[in-house]
Amino acid sequence: FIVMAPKVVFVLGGPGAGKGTQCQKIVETFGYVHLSAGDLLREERAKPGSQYGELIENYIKEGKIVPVEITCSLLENAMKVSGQDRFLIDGFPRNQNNLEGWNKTVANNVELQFVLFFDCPLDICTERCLQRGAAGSGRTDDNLESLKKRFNTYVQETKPIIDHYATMDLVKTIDATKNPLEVFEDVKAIFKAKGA
Ligand code: UP5
Ligand code: MG
Repeated sequence: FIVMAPKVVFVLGGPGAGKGTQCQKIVETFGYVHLSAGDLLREERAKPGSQYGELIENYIKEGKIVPVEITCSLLENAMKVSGQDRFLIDGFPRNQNNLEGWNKTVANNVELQFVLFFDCPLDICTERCLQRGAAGSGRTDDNLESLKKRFNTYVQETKPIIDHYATMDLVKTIDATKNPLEVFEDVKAIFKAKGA
């Protein structure tokens, strides 16, 4: 019999663009498994005795991208233990190192369906993250200083990855400035068009 390769959708966009918010809705409506690379890294950081805890914390506060070996093994493991076969991979791949690591170890074993890109200008993203920080997110990077660095990394390193997938005609761009329900209407249309 034929074993189907697991399906993957990459979910990208600036810090605070609404990736996590929309992924939650996609899970409810279309039954994908949501794997946020950032959440997995924060979980790993919180594990007592984790050999990567300190490294991860430093990278996150500085808005830098953790080496792919760490992130990719967390993602691979989460895919395996889920026992499922459709994944939203949120916030990854974010730079050339991420892309190369993924292509070397995982890409050939999955079907990349498309890249969902939440397009949102810097000022709106910043406002959302600052509000979330003020509301007690507990995230050590929801402050103006870290946000500047996160944005810089996004523009310098992540945007070129989105552009790379765009040249392969894999990117679905969503206007992420509208309210969450309006954004989700556009998201739904894309998944429905894909037969989800
Ligand atoms: N909100 C959401 N949608 C809204 C809307 N349409 N209108 C108004 N408000 C909206 O939303 C952010 C906030 O905005 C929330 O308060 C929400 O209610 C509101 P959220 O859905 O959380 O946005 P999201 O895009 O998920 O923002 P997040 O801050 O998670 O994005 P980042 O990409 O910055 O964070 P992530 O967790 O992915 O990564 C954090 C760090 O981890 C990185 O900077 C990096 O250091 C590290 N990392 C790696 O090193 N490697 C990786 O592969 C991934 C992460
Ligand atoms: Mg998120």
